[in-house]
Amino acid sequence: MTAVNLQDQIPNNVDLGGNRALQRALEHWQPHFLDWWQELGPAGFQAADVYLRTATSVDAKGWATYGTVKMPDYRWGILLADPTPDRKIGFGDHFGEDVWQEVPGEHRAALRNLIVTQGDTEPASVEQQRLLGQTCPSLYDLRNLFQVNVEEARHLWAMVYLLHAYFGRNGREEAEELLHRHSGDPNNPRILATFNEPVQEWLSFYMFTYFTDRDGKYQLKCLAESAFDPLARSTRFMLTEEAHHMFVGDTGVSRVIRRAMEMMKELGTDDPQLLRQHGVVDLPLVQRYVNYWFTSSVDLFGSEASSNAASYFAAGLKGRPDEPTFEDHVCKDTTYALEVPDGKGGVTTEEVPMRNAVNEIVRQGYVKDCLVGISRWNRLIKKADIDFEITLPNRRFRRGIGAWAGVPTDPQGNPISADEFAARKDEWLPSEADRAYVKSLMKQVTEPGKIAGWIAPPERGINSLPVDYEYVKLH
Ligand code: BYC
Repeated sequence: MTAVNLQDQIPNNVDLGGNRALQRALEHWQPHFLDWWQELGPAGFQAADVYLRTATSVDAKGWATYGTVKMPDYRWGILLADPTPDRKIGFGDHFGEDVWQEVPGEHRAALRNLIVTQGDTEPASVEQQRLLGQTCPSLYDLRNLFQVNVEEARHLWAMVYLLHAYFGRNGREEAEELLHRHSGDPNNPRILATFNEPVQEWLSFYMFTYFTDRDGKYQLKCLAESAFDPLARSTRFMLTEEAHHMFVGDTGVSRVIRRAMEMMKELGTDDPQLLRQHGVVDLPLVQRYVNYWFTSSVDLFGSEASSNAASYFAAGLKGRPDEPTFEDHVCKDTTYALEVPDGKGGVTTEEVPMRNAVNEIVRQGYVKDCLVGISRWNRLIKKADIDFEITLPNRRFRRGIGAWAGVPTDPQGNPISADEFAARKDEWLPSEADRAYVKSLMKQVTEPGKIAGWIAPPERGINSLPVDYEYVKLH
């Protein structure tokens, strides 16, 4: 990387050209990143020409520059949202003070952990999705998968930049580790549970981009409030890209539903077995996938009562989404009533200091946001005059983290016995047979304009191009 072509290779607004130490650190890291991308990025498509958007600057013109590119040549940039002049800390013990441009010594370890945890999810998701191209339902979907993948990799760059620029040698070591942990690796797994779960078929991919990327949105919104200004600005810009990922999930699920409904009308039945004989995803199966991926993603917010969350909030490291919309930004003497198991098979409430309940407050916003798309899917179903409603399970259902971890409940959140849960599990969550059926549908379709039989075509193409545009040129 010479200074001459640096901006070409790595679009940035962090004066990379003028910072030799940072350049050297990135010169060392970049080849390892490219090796990782070749080895664990999208399998089988590294030579394909893909119609992708690239962020070349943060303004309206440059944040989405469209063109055809081979993925290993993608220009992964380091872009921070423009600074807010005179920005003040918006919450916690330092409320109203100037934000920090450097990392305060006493918060170094905590900030590094937050950045590493955020950074770890980005390559993890690329690894989880690496084989999906081989069963893509259309070139349009294939292109969207790759768009999501390259942008998650850019988000990795965003966090690696912060580690390199602000955390010294220790940060550089952590940046290396981000390429060494691998999704599902029993010896060196990714940090958060959902990111070790396989995403082996496209129904899971759409659910993941709907539910898990939405956790990404909420966590990034919390970090966008941070007193550490470079982190706030990095995550603010990442949020602009995140919207498309959730769009892919939202429209993907609704296209699966639309196709199922077409077949229901054609055959005049809602019998899942009959519908499966005709190669579509029955609506109860969609519900079980919703139950699975929603519950997994709900765990990503951490425990309902968390001393970590309280100290992040107190220190100003991580706030609540859209912090200015809350009335009290200090939350020192207030409490929050959490619903917890009473240990006797019921539910009780426990008052905890408000700061300890931040994870639960963030989770509430997330659940509300998840409901928006669900209502859209239900409107589609209602409009087709079909008697079926997709619902979100209660937050207590199938929890692996927090007060409800391992407590069996039904999807409405009523505690039940472990035996009843085991007996009814396949009613509520995808069974082995369900998963095998979904996998059996996955056959690669790569003819421009053609689409697999289990999903409806998209309503429109990318960037005003037609749906049958050759979004990925294979060689
Ligand atoms: N799995 O006090 P606790 C995204 C750990 S997604 C495994 O309950 P805390 C994306 C926790 O780390 C957004 N471990 O919770 C989406 C802690 O460990 P340590 C990613 C878990 O700390 C799609 C211990 O349990 N960003 O961007 O308040 C595609 C006790 O923690 C889990 C972030 O998460 C879990 N589910 O909050 C691509 C933001 N949950 O520290 C990308 C950064 C908790 O004792 N992370 N643990 O070793 C954080 O803010 C927090 O770490 C958490 C948990 C929200 C994850």
